Amino acid sequence: MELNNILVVGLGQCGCRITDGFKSLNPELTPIYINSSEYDMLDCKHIRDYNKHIFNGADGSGKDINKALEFIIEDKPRLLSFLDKFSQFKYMLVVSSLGGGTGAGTLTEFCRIVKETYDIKVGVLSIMPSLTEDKLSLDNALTTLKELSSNKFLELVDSVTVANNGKVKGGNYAKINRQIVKGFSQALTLTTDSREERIDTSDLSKVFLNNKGYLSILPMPEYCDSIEESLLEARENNIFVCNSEDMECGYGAIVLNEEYNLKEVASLINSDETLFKSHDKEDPNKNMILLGGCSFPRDIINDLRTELRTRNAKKVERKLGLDDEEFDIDERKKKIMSSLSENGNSISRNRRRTNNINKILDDEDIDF
Ligand SMILES: Nc1nc2c(ncn2[C@@H]2O[C@H](COP(=O)(O)OP(=O)(O)OP(=O)(O)O)[C@@H](O)[C@H]2O)c(=O)[nH]1
Ligand SMILES: [Mg+2]
Repeated sequence: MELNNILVVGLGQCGCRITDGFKSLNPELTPIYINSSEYDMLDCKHIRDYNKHIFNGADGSGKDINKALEFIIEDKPRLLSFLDKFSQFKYMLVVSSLGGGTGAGTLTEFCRIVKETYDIKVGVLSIMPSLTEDKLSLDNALTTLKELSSNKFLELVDSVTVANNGKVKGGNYAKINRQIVKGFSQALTLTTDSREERIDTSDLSKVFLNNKGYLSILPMPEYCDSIEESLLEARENNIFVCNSEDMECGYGAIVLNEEYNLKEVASLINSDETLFKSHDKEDPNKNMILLGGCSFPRDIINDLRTELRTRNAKKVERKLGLDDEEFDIDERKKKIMSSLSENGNSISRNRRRTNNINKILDDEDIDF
C-alpha cells in the first residue's frame, strides 16, 4: 500500500490517539482528528487547526452513543466541508474505540456518509474494551459490534478489523496503542523484494481493497517446534482479533522468515482468490499472516454477551440476597424463581420482586 494515499481518521479519544501514533510511526500517512471534545485530544502531537473537526456545539458525549449519533447527523454539512479538503485520498482507515460514546456512536454513520459522498475505499480499525471494563463500555461495544458485523455494514465498507484491549494486562493504553500501530503498519507495508516470490504494492492492495469482510492480522512469532504450535502462540498473543480456527479468506498474504515452510503454512489457508506468499530475507521481523475477506469473528460478540449476562445475574442475586457459587445462567434463574415461589412472603411482595427482576432483565436486554 502507498502510505501517502492513505488518510487515517481518528473518531473520539481512543481513535484520535491511535491515529496520532500511526502518524508518529509513519510520517507519510495523513491523519485527521474528529471528536466531540477538544480536551480529549491534548496529547495528540500531530493535530493542527486544519486537520481537526469538533462536532458543532458538542462537549463530549459521556459515553452516550445516541447523543454522539445526534452530533454527526446534525453536523453533517460542516463535517462534509471539512472532509472535502481530503477528497484526493484513495483509502481511508477509520479508527475508533467501541466502548466510548463519540467514536463508537458515530462510526457506522461516518462510514455511511463517506461511502455515499466519495469514491474511496474504507477500512475500519475498531478497539474492543477489555471485559473487565465498566458495564456501559461493554454495552456500547456490544451494540456497535452488532452493527459492524452486520452484512449491511460489511458490504458497505471494504474491511473491518478489531483490536482487543483485553490482550494487554493492566490496560496500559500507551503500550496497547504501540502494539496496534506497529502491527497494523506492518500489515500496510508487507511487501517484499524476494526474487522468487515477491509481494508488491498491487498484490498487497488486493488484500486490503479487493475483499469485503473481516481483515485478519496475525503477527507470527519465531518458528516454534511445529506450525501448529507457532499458530497457537501467535493467536494467544495477538492484539488483533482473528477467527480461532477458520483460515478462509479472499485474497491473503503471508510473509514469513526462512524458518517457516511457506507451502506448509499456505496449505492451512483456504483462499478463494489468491494467497501471496514470500520469505523476507531482508527483514526477519516481518513475520505475518494477513487474510482479507474473512468471516467476522463472532466469538468476541458472544464473549461480551456472556460477560454482561453473568454480571446481570449477579446483580439480580445481590438484590435477592442469594449466594451462588455457580455461574450458569439457567441454574441461577431456576434458583431465583423457586426462591420467589417458596419463601413465605406475601403475594404482593413476591409480585413486586418478580416485577423488579423482570424489569432488570428487560433493562439488560437479556433473552432467556
Ligand atoms: N487502546 C486504547 N483504548 C482506549 C484508549 N482510550 C480509551 N480507550 C478505550 O475506549 C473506551 C472509551 O472510549 P473513548 O475513545 O475514550 O471515548 P470517546 O469516543 O472519546 O467518547 P466519549 O464517551 O464521548 O468521550 C474505553 O472503554 C477503552 O476501552 C486508548 O488510548 N487506547
Ligand atoms: Mg471522549
